[in-house]
This record gives sequence, structure tokens and C-alpha cells, in this order.
Amino acid sequence: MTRILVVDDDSAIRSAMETYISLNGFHTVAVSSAEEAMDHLRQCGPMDVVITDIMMEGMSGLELTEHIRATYDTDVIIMTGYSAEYSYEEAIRRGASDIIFKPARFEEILLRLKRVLRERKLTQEREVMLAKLQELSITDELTRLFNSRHFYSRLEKEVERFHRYQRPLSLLLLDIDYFKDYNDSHGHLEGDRVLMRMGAIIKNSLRIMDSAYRYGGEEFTVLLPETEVKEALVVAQRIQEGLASEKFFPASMPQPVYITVSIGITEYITEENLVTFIQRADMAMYCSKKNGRNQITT
Ligand code: GH3
Ligand code: MG
Ligand code: MG
Ligand code: MG
Repeated sequence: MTRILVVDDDSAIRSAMETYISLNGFHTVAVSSAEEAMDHLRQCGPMDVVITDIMMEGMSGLELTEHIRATYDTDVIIMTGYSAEYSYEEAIRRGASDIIFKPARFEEILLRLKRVLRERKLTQEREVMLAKLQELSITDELTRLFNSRHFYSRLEKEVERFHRYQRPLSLLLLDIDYFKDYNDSHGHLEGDRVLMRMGAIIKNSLRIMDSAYRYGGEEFTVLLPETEVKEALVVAQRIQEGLASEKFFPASMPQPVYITVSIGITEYITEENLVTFIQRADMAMYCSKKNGRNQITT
């Protein structure tokens, strides 16, 4: 239910507002000072909208507005009898969503409140939508790992960190073995299932700081900040073991099929460019292929 807090030192206004706004279906609480309002917010959690008087004993409604806007996701409507002293511009500048000049008809107060609530809902919907889009733009749909676009942006940040703090940074590059054959024998959909499982296996093998990416078709990368090759090797082995213990049963195959992956590991070298760094991981991975696949090369 929508929660409204009324702040006014005039008890007649307070109780009339509380009654009228409640009657219109909003959960309404009224308090008589900014201090009480802040206590109420602290104890009972944020409100959707606070409607506050300006001139009150103690903290003013404008200060209260600034405090609320800095602390909570709550809209504020300012209500004042001093129409010459305060303006719409000032109210907005202080963080309010609207200003009402007293005396005001309840119909007008309610209309303004509803408009603020409508805008509030739109803003919230827009934020949810933006977060979803943001997530979509960095996620690989099939594996739920990050996509390659995000790999490059994250890599740049990690390399900055490397130079700022002089902490090691390792990179794994993984390529599934004979994956074309798997697709050819069992179909593309079965191949997709392998990629999905592979995504989950990689994720389950990582530590909190590590991040995994679908780099290309059946190729993956893992960024391991604060990690030297020696420790990166442990992560790579964990991935290989995870995959080795995974049985695949493509349709019409009575026997399980096993999948292997070739991995290259490398550590970032001061000042080198990103392409060189990735190429070195790629070359290490290629050595794993040449040496018979299902290998790790550092
Ligand atoms: P290697 O051991 O040398 O890596 O052999 P490979 O067959 O894995 O290598 P190659 O690069 O020749 O083949 C990669 C295959 O990955 C070809 C392509 O059909 C398959 N592939 C790429 N993206 C996808 C995808 O999204 N889904 C499926 N099912 N297959 C994909
Ligand atoms: Mg007052
Ligand atoms: Mg490949
Ligand atoms: Mg391959």
C-alpha cells in the first residue's frame, strides 16, 4: 500500500490531511515536526511521499526535504502558507517534487499527490527496465555468462587496476575440443546444451572476484584478478575436472559422451597492450590443442 507521511505543526491541518488522504486509500501517518518525521522514517522505513510544512519549531521543512532526499528514495511535496517567501524553483532545487501553497483545497492536494505518485511509478519502472537492458547488454543469452563485449570493457578496468595497485592478473582462454564433430554427430541443439553446461561448470569453478565470458562460439575466457599463473592453474584444473565428471546424453545415444576442453593461461605483463595479452593466452591454448587436447598450457 502507498505510504504517505504528513508533517505539519498545525494540529488542525495535520488531522484533516490525515483523514482526507487516508479516505482516498493511502496509508497515512501525520507527525508535528521534522525531527519526529526523521524518527518515524528511521523506525518505520521509507515512505513513498512525505508532505511537509516549511515553518516549524526546530528543523524546517526545507532541511527535512534535503535530508530525506539524501537518505531515502522518497518523494517530498512541500506545503507552505508563505507564498511570497518560497517558490516552486526553490522547492525543486531543494529536492522536492512539488509545492502546494496554503490554503489549498483538498481536491488540489490529492491531484498533486496522485501526479507525484504517477511520476514515481514511471521512474521506478524505467529504472527496472534500464537495469534489465543493462544486464541484457552484457550477458550471453545461451550460457548466462558475460558476453565478449563485456570482456573487453572489464579487461580494460582490470588492467588499470593492475597498473594502479601492481597486483597480478591472469587470463584463461578455453576452447572445447572437437566441438564441430559433436555438432555434426548430434545436432546443433545438443551442442547448445553442452555450451550451457560448460557455462555452469565454469561459473561453479570460480572465486568471487573472477569473471567468466563466452568469448566466441565454443570459446570462453576467465579473468582472474589478484591471481598468478600458479593459482590460475588450479582454477583451470577445477574446470577440466568438472567437465570430465559431466556425462552428456545426446538424443539416441545409449552411452554417455564426454567432452574435453583445451585451456591456455597467461599473466598480464606491465604496459603490454591488450591484444598481445589475449594473443598469448590464445597461443597457450593452441599449444594445448597441438599437444593432444584436454590439456592446460601456461
Ligand atoms: P578443436 O578441437 O580444434 O577446437 O575443434 P573444433 O571442432 O572445436 O573447432 P572448430 O573451430 O573447427 O569448430 C568450432 C565449432 O563450434 C563450429 C561450430 O559449429 C560450433 N559452434 C560455434 N558456436 C556454436 C553455438 O552457438 N552452438 C553450437 N551448437 N555450436 C557452435
Ligand atoms: Mg507551520
Ligand atoms: Mg574454436
Ligand atoms: Mg574447439
